[in-house]
Amino acid sequence: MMSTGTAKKIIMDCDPGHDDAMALILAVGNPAIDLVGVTTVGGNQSLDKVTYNVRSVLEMVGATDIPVHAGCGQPLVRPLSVAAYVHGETGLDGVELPEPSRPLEPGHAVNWIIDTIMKSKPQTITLVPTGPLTNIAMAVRMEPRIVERVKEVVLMGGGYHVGNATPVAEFNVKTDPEAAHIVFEQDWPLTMVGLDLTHQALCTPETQDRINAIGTPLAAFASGLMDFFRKAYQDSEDFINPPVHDPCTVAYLIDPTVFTTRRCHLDVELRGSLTAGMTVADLRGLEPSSEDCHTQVAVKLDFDKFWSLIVEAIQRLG
Ligand SMILES: [Ca+2]
Repeated sequence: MMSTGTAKKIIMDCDPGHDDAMALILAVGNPAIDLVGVTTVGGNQSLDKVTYNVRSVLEMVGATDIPVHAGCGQPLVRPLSVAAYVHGETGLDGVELPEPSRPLEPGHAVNWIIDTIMKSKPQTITLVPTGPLTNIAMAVRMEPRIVERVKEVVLMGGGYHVGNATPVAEFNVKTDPEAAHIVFEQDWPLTMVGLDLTHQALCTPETQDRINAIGTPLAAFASGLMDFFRKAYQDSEDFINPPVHDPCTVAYLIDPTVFTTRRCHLDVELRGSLTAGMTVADLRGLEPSSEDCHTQVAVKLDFDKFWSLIVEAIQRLG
């Protein structure tokens, strides 16, 4: 998709994953976003599988000019435990994945993230992590100057009232809590799009009818992803319709009115025997100012606005 000069430049760091795939489709299919590159991290599935999936989804949407770099295959400290129960053995079960026509870019994702940010004008690159935060934490440790150069971080992860990997911890943060701790404590503007928000982004049958009505191979692909995702959520969690987490980040960057936010201090539990990986949001008292607090959480989704952005992106990609 040709983007305009005013489009927001984003780097997606992801682990597709059915909802990561929808986030990629939205990022490529909306002219307000300039997807400068995609990096991958072990999470929903192994690094080699999720990297293949990114290249395959970009092939599906005709965006083979967007560079893809593979990153860390393991969390900083803990072993990787993939989410095959939600995303299947491939990480994108339920659809036929087109063979990527172009080889993977050489060079590690973390180096590429650092180089891209340091080469770009300050405050022009937004980081959009939708997997465990391993690559972003590594990039911060290797080149701390990226923190003041990044425009903002809008990540899918955590939750201030609910978990999914454990009663209180969300999968991305639970997978690499030490990395999340590093990312949360940096002094960059950070929006946590957690489960509290993404559990409102349900792909209802009516929503899926809108996607099916587009009638293109891409619409059928997206719908196939949603069919598998619905079944997985019905089988493994108490959901009738699947929550489509990751594209909420991109939707917010296209239109900040797609959800409301609440500014609050955020931390990650690293030691709790029952609560490791829990994001702890201090929602007590008055909302702090942006001078006092650089982090905020997503609160209330505009459901119609969100799904219209997805439907329009699929339409636009033809
Ligand atoms: Ca993800």
